[in-house]
Amino acid sequence: MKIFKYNGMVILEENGKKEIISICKDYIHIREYEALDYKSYAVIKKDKLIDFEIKNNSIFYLNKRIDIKSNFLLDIYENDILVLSDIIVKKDFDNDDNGLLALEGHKVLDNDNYKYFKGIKLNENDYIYGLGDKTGFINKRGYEYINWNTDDPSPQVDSFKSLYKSIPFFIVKGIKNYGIFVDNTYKTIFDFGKNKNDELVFASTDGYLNYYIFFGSMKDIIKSYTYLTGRTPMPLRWSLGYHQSRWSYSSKEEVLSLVDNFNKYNIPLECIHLDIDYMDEYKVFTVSNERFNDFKNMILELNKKGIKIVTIIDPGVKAKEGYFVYDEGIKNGYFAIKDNEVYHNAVWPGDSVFPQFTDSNVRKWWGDLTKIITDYGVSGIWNDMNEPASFNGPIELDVLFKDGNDYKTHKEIHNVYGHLMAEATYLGIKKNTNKRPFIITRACYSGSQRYTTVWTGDNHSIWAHLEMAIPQQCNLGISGIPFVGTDIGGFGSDCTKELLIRWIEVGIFSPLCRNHSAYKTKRQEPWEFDDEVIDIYRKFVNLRYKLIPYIYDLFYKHQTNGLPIIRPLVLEYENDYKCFSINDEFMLGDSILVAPQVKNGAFERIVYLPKGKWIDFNTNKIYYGGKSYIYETPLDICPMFIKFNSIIPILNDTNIDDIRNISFYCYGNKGKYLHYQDNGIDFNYLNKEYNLYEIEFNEDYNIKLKYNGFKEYDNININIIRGNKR
Ligand code: MIG
Repeated sequence: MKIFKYNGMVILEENGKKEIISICKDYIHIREYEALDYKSYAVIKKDKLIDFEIKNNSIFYLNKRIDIKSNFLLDIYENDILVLSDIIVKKDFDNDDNGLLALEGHKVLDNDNYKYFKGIKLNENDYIYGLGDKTGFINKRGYEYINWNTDDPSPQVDSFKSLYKSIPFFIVKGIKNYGIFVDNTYKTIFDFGKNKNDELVFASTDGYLNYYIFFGSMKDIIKSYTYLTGRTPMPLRWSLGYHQSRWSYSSKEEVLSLVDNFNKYNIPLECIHLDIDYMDEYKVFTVSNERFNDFKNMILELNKKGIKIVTIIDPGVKAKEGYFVYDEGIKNGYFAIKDNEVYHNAVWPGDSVFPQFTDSNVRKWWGDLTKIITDYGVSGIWNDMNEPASFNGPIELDVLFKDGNDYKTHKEIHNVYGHLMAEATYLGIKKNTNKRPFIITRACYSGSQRYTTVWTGDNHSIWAHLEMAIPQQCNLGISGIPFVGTDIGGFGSDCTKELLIRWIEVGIFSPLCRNHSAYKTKRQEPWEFDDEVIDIYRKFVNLRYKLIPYIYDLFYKHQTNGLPIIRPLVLEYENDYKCFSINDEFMLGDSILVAPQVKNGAFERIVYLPKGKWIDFNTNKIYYGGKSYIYETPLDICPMFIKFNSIIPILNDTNIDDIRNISFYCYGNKGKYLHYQDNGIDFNYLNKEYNLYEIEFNEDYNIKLKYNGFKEYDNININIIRGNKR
């Protein structure tokens, strides 16, 4: 193995093959030589190279040493402690024909040929987190997953290998942590120690070997990963309010009566989502005149009441001459092709064609089309079916998508199709409205957090999916996607009273707080059940509004730290082993611990509190952490604890368009907190139109305006809660 410096990087050479390592402060970037000019969809920053030294077969830099073995294998040490050790894997991902098993209906792996197996030796006590949106539990150790954006609406359980999103990034928490991002858009497979040799293995069906290894605490690793792939810009503040959806609210009358009911039952409502039936024949960028004869005025009236409308847009364009989107796309060659012809498959509108979001002209075209929607007064766009899903069998791997003068195969770009659609939508809305775009997507890739929020797709109204909502959202957050939510109440299947109550008790902590359900399932607006549901639902949606300033502050802090809003306990308590695989509790930011009831028929539960003191949000009683408690959970109670010595901004109002009064609740004996305020709508904050307040308390309290560029609050209240004995 030859090792030498080249343009500030390290080159390894053996048997005519070369790999390059870029050495940066917080990570290293490894790729095969051929990938040197690879243009990433995810990464938006250039590697900032730092100096290193090569001695014998080792690279030295900062506190690290990388020993180079043969076959391009590495051992990485930090302060002489082994961080990770590469191994040779001879793994065959079962490429045999599974015909009979499949015939009987079993889910079997496709007969893919994987290449470049990378193996890393796992230690007994390694935990693995991340990998974006997958089923199962917070700790992924022992499981195998596949990144291939997949729309499978059957109840998604632990054994599912793929869901709608592909985020090839994960963190291994061991003696020393490391994170790995495999920047490859082809179908990839990740074995997190399913094999009996405790090997972590990843492989891809095509493309380059191109990956990053990050070092440091879990928070450091997330910070570096989101530095490279980008962070979620400040959201529209109203988008943190309560959203109501259903497939479908399909007429003006239905929408207006929905609003009446929210008023009647006095439940705050921010936004209504219109599913596919608002369109004319499912043609994107059209509105059905029959169902919504006065769309613009209806929205104007709703907007006056503070209610916003979001509409769904699918990528599939109805193939019908005379339909302007189809005609324009055909004229300009904007649709995917196969064998030199425009490629057709079927989705909701029937016979459909698929925009080449890979091409910047197509993205611009699509972005401009969104003006039709925003000109109606619509406040956001919901991107569905962008895996892309298709009804007439999967889109073939050799379908071609233009990218400048080049063509890319579906095999290569499948996993970034949703990402690019989100990018097109984001840039379009931003240009047309000058506001922060609100976009929700089902499919995405690493880096999509720059453009869009995500929801977890078609869950079901089953208890297992309420339970799964916690690790699923936590792992998405660890994977760099902070703005997440699940369909509250569950999408498919029929919701029950108890399930809806327990789900809203979890859902109000999701950055994206939306109740949504499928066509023909039991309706899931709270008044579809009984008065008890309405009362509890109201209580929790009101609590959500109280927490909006705190959540908004977390988004502000995300701009620099890249951290998620909803966090697994392990992210805050990396040294408390009891937190390493908790699936039924989570943190909202660093100060609020939530331990919801997610079991059917259960009215008490065990709550583990990490070391330190906590104040029960419901009773103001003090709890000592480092141990578990049995906590009663009648239907209207969600256990929630505030970390002792922290400050939570609270809004005692449900008008979030313009917040004039704010309260700071100071829990414990002393604390410090940074609060952010801006108009919540546009990008003026980038021109310094915002305020920063520093709140401090101990015996007394003190509020300092640290930066002033925006209209201040009219009133600021302080409440000090020292906590009571249990
Ligand atoms: O094939 O638009 O995940 O939220 O309601 C179903 C109808 C298409 C799937 C989405 C769901 C949405 C539904 N869509």
